Amino acid sequence: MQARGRSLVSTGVVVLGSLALSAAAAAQLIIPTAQVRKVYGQATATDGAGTDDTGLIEHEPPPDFFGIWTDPVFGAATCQQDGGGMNFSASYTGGWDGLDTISIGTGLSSASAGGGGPPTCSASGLAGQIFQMSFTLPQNATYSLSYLMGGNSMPPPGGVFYLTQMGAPEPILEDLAAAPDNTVVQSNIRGSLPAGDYQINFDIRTEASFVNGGGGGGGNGINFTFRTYLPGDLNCDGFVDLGDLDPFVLALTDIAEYDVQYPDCDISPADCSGDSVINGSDIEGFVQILLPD
Ligand SMILES: [Ca+2]
Ligand SMILES: [Ca+2]
Repeated sequence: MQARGRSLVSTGVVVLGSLALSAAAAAQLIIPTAQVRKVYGQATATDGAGTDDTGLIEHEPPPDFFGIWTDPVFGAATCQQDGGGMNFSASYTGGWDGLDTISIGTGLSSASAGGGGPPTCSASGLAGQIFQMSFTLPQNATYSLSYLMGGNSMPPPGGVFYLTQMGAPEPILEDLAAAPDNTVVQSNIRGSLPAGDYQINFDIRTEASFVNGGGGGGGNGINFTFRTYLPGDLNCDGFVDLGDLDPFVLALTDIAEYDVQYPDCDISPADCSGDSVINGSDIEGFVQILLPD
């Protein structure tokens, strides 16, 4: 009976250990603190019969909601005499996943003007998205970052992106999809960030206009993923333990094989020294994380 008792106690310890590990895995690596998220469009059309103007349409999520938010806006303005006019649409999907990732799944906006003709019709409009999220990293983290940003018929300066540490004089990362027609694509950017306060910012719009016939239009979009990891968490399960030893060795010795065996993870947490470089000098840091003094 004693043996059975010990077995039950051992089982209990294992169960409690599993619960503790589950709690650790749920830790938030990103804590959002403030945001400006907006989709918007504007259309104006005028002719000799007067003005038909939809004005500005803006949609924003509640200020304290940082989760995935999806919202479209549509609008149009029409010249009354000849039927020409302006259409716009903008849509937005993105936000914080509640754990370790900030993303914009699909952001697409377009503005187009056409039709019309004598006597006189002029129309103009724009559509776009603003994404600005401030957040705290409660502890040192590594990150992977990929994005596509661009479009056509964009007013100056074009699409703008930056990642900055609050209070720092220069952004950590910045990019520009220069007006009027440009697309930039970045994949697998990696680095390490110390615990602190940060902000991610995107601002992109497109516009179109015509006077008395003709027409034109444009569109733009953003596809963006920023994911954070605990340094040393090479199997990306949310905590660091002996299960990370083999993938850590693999990340240092055979990146291609690491990607095959851990397709949902990233090698960035192999940087255990915090210098945004992955090499042999990270072994000491990994041991230090695994077995702190
Ligand atoms: Ca792990
Ligand atoms: Ca390093």
